[in-house]
Amino acid sequence: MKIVTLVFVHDDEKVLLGYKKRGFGSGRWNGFGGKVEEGETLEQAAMRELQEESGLVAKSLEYKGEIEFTFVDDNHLMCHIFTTNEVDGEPVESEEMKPQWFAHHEIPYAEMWSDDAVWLPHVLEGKKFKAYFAFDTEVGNTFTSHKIEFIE
Ligand code: 6U4
Repeated sequence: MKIVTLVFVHDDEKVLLGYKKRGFGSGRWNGFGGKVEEGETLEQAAMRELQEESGLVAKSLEYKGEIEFTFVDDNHLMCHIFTTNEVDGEPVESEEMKPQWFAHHEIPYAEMWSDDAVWLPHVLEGKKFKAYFAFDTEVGNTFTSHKIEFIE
């Protein structure tokens, strides 16, 4: 199982997403993240991936929860979600991601992983959660089953 991170930079009005240009999940908007490397904490990995993919340095991160993803080819991800509203720098396009701000009501869910529409609105409201999503194709558009639990 791969351990990965996902970071959303946001405030009450807008959220920064990146258009993934290559690699797993390319052609979709998402938060910034990737694999946790050996010797790193989840938070260190989340900060590093945010910086590599968006150019932003997070001054703090809030832990929001975890999602277990399964794909039909036995690819198995444990994804740890963080948010921040305190960053240094300006978003810059990288080889991997093209960053863009979206108003909360303009988040392009149709061009994102289908599970995001289920949990991202709650995360942007400050909720914590734990979830499971199963996809029947590796890069399939719609999840086939899921479970979600919000944590007070
Ligand atoms: P790195 O580590 O950056 O070289 P990369 O190809 O970017 O590798 P990977 O596999 O490390 O990707 O990480 C996958 C990224 O995609 C993680 O940030 C989590 C995210 N991701 C995967 N499935 C997702 C899904 N169903 N919904 C979602 N994000 C997903 O919102």
